[in-house]
Amino acid sequence: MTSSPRPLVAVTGGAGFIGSHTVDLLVARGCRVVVLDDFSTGKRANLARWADHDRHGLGGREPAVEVLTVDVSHGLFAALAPITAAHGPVERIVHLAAQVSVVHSLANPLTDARVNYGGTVQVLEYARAAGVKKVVFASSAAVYGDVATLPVDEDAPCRPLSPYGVHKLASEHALHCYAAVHGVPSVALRFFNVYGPRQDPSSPYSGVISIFADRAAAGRDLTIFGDGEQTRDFVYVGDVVRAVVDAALGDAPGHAVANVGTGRETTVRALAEILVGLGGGGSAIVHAPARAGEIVRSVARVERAAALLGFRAATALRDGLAATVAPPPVT
Ligand code: UD2
Repeated sequence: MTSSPRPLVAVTGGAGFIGSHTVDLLVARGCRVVVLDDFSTGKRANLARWADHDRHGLGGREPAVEVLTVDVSHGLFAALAPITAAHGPVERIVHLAAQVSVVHSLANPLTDARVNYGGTVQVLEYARAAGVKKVVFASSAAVYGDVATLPVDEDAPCRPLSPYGVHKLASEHALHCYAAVHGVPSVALRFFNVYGPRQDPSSPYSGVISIFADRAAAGRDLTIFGDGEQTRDFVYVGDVVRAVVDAALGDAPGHAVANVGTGRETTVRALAEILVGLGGGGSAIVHAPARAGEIVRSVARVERAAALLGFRAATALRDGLAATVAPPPVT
């Protein structure tokens, strides 16, 4: 079948932080979208602008978003059958659904294997059977483990230090296998520290920016673990989803892997200072012991994503943080 002028794209985890921004951009690019989410961490509020089913459902007149409540690690076929029967085949899949906590994966490695590796294989089995033209997978900097040379490039050895990283890497291998053996084209994007509006600050293992932004806005103390000299490559979600959507709508064959970061290193101390300022200056910075087993420095080489997708992170940290503390109004 030839490409529809409005491709139907399935987004697993589409009610989550990165997923819901992905849905917004896909719609802006003229795609029809079906979200598959089990709402274990995803939120209906993240998709509220698409909630009026009569207007926005796949049969509606306006930008088309359908939301299915489904755990993708149980398979995609039954959930998607009524959609494809009525609206035609799923052309592309963005696979973001995952168990997202490294710490949880250390305590529950078998759950992580079922959800994170098993979920990817379920997506690939669907893609193979349905002749899907591109699968984009949310991989992670966690596949690298401790690296000797920074910034880290995609050819660095991968020695993950958590079941989470192991299952992200195993998923990448599965993508490669399905591309080589079954001709399912795919891109694995290794996300660095993604931040922005809609990131949930409520768990102790939430992203540091979501926690600091939440506390700074409330005038509460910001707790830095360790001396604050540890670094991360913080990349704004609005940039990340451009990489995701460009990869999903591209037609390159085979399998590719690319880092998604800024190439810039920021200390946690500098981050805390900016956020205290953006929050009005009422918060104090306090210190607690460093987290055990934590990597000290992390920063991506970004040339591969530039060559592959024309991707460059465009949002300056200060601007991204300002948008996170005071999110732009929904249009
Ligand atoms: C990131 C990813 C994780 C995994 C990992 C791989 C996020 C949210 N997490 O974990 O999924 O891919 O990289 O290496 O992107 N910190 C504080 N105070 C706080 C919270 C955190 O000082 O209240 C510090 C923390 O000790 C660390 C830094 O901030 O040095 C970043 O922590 P994080 O939990 O946001 O992300 P990270 O890099 O541990």
